[in-house]
Amino acid sequence: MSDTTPSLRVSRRGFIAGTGSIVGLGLLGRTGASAAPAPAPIANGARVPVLVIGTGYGGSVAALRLAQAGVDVHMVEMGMTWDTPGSDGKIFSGMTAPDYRAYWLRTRTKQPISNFLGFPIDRDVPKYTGILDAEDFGGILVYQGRGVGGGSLVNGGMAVTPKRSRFSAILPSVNADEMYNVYYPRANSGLGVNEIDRAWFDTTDCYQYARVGRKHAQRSGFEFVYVPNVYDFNYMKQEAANAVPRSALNTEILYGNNYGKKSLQKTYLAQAKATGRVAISAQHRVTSVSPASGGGYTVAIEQIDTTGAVVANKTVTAARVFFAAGSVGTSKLLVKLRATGALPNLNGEVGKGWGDNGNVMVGRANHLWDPTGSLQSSMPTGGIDNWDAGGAFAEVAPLPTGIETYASFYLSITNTPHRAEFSWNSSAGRVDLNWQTAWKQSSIGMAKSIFDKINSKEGTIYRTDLFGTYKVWGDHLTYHPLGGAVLNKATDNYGRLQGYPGLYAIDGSLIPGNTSVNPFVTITALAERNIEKIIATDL
Ligand code: FAE
Repeated sequence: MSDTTPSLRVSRRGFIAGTGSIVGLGLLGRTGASAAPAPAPIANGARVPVLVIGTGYGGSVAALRLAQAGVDVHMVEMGMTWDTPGSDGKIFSGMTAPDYRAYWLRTRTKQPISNFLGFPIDRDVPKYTGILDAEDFGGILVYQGRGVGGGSLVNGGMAVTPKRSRFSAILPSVNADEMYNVYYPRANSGLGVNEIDRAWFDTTDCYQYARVGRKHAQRSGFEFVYVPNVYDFNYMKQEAANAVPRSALNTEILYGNNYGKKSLQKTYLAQAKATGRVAISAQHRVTSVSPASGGGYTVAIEQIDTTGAVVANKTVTAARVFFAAGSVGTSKLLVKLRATGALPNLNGEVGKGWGDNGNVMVGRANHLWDPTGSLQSSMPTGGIDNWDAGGAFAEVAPLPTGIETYASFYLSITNTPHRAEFSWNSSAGRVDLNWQTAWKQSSIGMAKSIFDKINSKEGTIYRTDLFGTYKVWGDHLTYHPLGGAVLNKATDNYGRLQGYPGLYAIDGSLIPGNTSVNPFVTITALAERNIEKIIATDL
């Protein structure tokens, strides 16, 4: 995210054009406008060969590979470009004091850990097209990244390839040999995945919490696995040595990492832009896709400002459209378009098979002789694998408060059987999700297969102060929405949407609800597989 890239100039101009808020104007006043000419965002009436909705993992893979095959691509992203520093000189809000940049169109923060020592920690923020969306479906809060780079802007960078023995349960119709020989390696390389230096892990202060997590896991007989990441561990070492500005060691994660993390803007999207064939319109939201009379598809787009207000309505025509708006974004669009008659031939599988990857969070209170450290790297590097015996893989997560908490904190991914369905609510004019809060009980049971045992072995207890007053489990949310346009059901075995040649789904919506580990490497690898086939046969 260098200040000198062309994309900065593009976005700053888009930002100027789009902004109607005082916050935005104040920002610009301090940073100054670029004199360089900038490509305009997509024009009303434009015709493009390929339009990609969303700039997360699936969309970025599609854009890069299509461009490399000689196809011009236009990407449309509802979030901001995130390449312009605010008045504090930083692009992203810090974690401990979330500001206007932190949340997507909320007036109060919605922090995943809502309480500390029992006290609520959410705060008022100005309504702004911030980076983290906490989308409330009644039964479940779904966290998603908003901006050019999608979830890669806000996630923990954990880049996990699932164990091969579990793959057939994740994507039963996909050839595992091809995935493990070709597409997982291609995805890991494209994402810039790296591994922590174990000797450093064993000594650095910032992973004391993870070493405590490892010790407790192993003493209870669980397997502790090291997890690769897209955060640059060499940069992190320099942070620890105070040689560079801190990001992972400055608690940054949920609202963006100002340094160190190889988000998609630095990997797939940088490569895509370098082809000269990929343009991105940020602060543009797709609202409809329908067959165009002369062939191809008519795409309706709203341009929004930083308050979320619509400042322009555009209609463009695309020969092909890739839905890469994320599991929730793609599912919501497709379910609405089928129900409202824009794409009536989408099949009955659209909207089904949605899962939360079995996410539940929990904290444990350690003894005073087992501190987890006041300095904690915000990038997790290890997990406890009890999938086969108990149905849970628990990431040993940081609790980076800047003070010693004596807490161990975990995000578990569990083998939940529950799948929800999106449906169109015509009276409210929105898409609903029939998730049941009680469904999290099975995930809690699987997570307890690990933590009850550790607590009993260590003589420790659960924290009750992190998710409310006397509430042990963070069972109200997911970071890993998956499904809604499941591969080989709503689409063919390569993401072609049934009933509409030239329409594709290519994101987390293809994966039926669970990946047994953190999902973005699988989303990326599947997109690599599907786009290769689509380029070879459809274009
Ligand atoms: P995604 O990355 O969500 O991109 C979709 C994009 O489409 C977004 O930028 C949207 O703003 C945009 N969009 C949506 N609707 C529209 C529309 N109508 N018009 C235009 N644009 C639209 O999709 N996964 C891991 O593997 N490891 C981790 O450590 C990890 N940590 C996470 C931490 C947090 C806080 C969160 C929220 C997620 C985390 N994840 C992690 C999940 C991961 O980021 C997620 O699975 C992927 O980002 C999903 O990739 P997609 O390509 O499906």
